Amino acid sequence: MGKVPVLETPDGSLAETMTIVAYLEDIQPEPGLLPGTPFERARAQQIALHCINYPDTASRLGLNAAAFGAPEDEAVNAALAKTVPRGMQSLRQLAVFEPWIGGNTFTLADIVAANTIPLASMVLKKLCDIDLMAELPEAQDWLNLVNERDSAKQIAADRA
Ligand SMILES: N[C@@H](CCC(=O)N[C@@H](CS)C(=O)NCC(=O)O)C(=O)O
Repeated sequence: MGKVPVLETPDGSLAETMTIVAYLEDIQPEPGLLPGTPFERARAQQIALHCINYPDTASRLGLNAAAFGAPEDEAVNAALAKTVPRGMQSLRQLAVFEPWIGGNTFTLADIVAANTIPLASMVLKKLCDIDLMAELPEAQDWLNLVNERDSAKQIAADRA
């Protein structure tokens, strides 16, 4: 599909975020991206996949118009306004913010959620004038907490 990220390994390249993190977890188990009980590990993966499938993939339909100057499509904007807030509202069933999104340990779920929700928020604001964060206001403190981590600061600096 020509997407990034792609990880080049000694055995070949791997695409798709969830595949890449599963590989990284396998070859370097510490620090763990999926710590805890089998249920906690599955829940962290569920939150990550939820964020990729719903806020992220759904809002990407509007990314070219929101960020890269492509013409807006009213039908796409209407679809975004319906589906993306629902993805955020249903995240409420999964997210606990204690203080991390899946519990008391920073996991893959925090990494994926914190790198997908802001992009979806930007697209929804620009194309639909919808404040996605208002669907899950507790997420703002959690996002600030993630963004205070050295790794998040490094990502922000690289992006800038
Ligand atoms: N499902 C993919 C999505 C990756 C994705 O959408 N990547 C974007 C950039 S963040 C991309 O490569 N866009 C360029 C394009 O679609 O041509 C994953 O989880 O890795």
